[in-house]
Amino acid sequence: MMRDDFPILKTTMHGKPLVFLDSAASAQKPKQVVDAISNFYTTRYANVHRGIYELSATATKIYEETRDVIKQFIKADHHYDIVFVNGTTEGINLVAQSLGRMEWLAGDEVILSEMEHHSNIVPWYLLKEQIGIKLKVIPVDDDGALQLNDYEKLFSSRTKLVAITHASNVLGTINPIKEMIAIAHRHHVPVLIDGAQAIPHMPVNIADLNCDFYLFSAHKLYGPTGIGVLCGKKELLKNMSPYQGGGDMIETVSFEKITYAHLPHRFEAGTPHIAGVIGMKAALQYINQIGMDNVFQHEQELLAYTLPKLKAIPGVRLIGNTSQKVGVISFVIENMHAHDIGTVLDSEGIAVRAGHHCAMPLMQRFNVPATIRVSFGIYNHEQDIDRLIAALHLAKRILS
Ligand code: ALA
Repeated sequence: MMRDDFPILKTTMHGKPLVFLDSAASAQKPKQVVDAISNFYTTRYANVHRGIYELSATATKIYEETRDVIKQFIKADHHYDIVFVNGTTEGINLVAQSLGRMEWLAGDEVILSEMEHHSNIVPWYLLKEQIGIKLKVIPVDDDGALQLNDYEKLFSSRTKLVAITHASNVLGTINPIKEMIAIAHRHHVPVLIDGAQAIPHMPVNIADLNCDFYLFSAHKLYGPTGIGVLCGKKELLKNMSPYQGGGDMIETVSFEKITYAHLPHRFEAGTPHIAGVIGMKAALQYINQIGMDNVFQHEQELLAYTLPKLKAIPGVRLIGNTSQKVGVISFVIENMHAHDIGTVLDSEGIAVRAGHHCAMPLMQRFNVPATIRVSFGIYNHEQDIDRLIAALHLAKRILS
């Protein structure tokens, strides 16, 4: 049984069996991933791109091969290259600084949405402070969908990029990004997709989407922390300046002139997170065995099981009611603070996230200070939801 691959699910919290419903923050790791990292450090560890000795050559081979495993996983064709970053956040900062700061001018514009995570707001806000770009924002409707009529109106001759999330980390909404990318391309504007919350829950086909940059983090996809992917179109990446300087990203160095390495190494300064890449490869192989179609189907069934039970609890207000959702549910309960509810759930051994979820503009949009967020992973089952619902009834009795 697949749950057996996750030893942490056999542990207890406050004397109760753990129910983990916070995979949107970070997913638990199967032992296959932990073993791959441990084996690498135990028997195969060396730096990459450095030594002529066998150990380093093998580490380099595994590290480099992972780019192809990733490309296959997200169906990125030969137009794309894979850059290792430390996570989605670093990838967005890389694009903002390499493309935006170097190429754009005061008054240039970036289109974002009201449902963005802070990691897809702050890097652009920094550019606003640094060079005076303008941020334009696609509004979210009452159900938690992007208002697409307003989207088209936001383009101008100064629009340089659309940067939007594939799926909301709060609402679960899956955005119609294929259509949105096509609209942006009609205006000759490239599109960056924050895929952090989509990639663990649904199949992603980069070539079909035709996006220009796609980003995700391994740790939400059952892999290690500290490693992620920037998948970008080569024609854009090749014209972008290095993001950080250091070893491994150069071709030649003198005090008079430096030439930079080819893609993707130009963007990977310093010794990379080699074990992270090995762990990500193991995670992708693990997920491939299950199949992303099956992951999506499983989480949709869990959503269908959970939503009516939640709605039946008096005072519950769901934040995000679209039909196209990944396995992420946010809600509030009348007259109860999200943190208090989260504390009662924790005492029952149930891990959820309570707070603003790094999406303060979205909290303002829905006029709530915080929500409870329940998010699914491949290991969740209906018994977890039954425990959650029982604990919510208990929280209502204790707190109201
Ligand atoms: N970005 C992660 C979340 O939404 C941490 O919880």
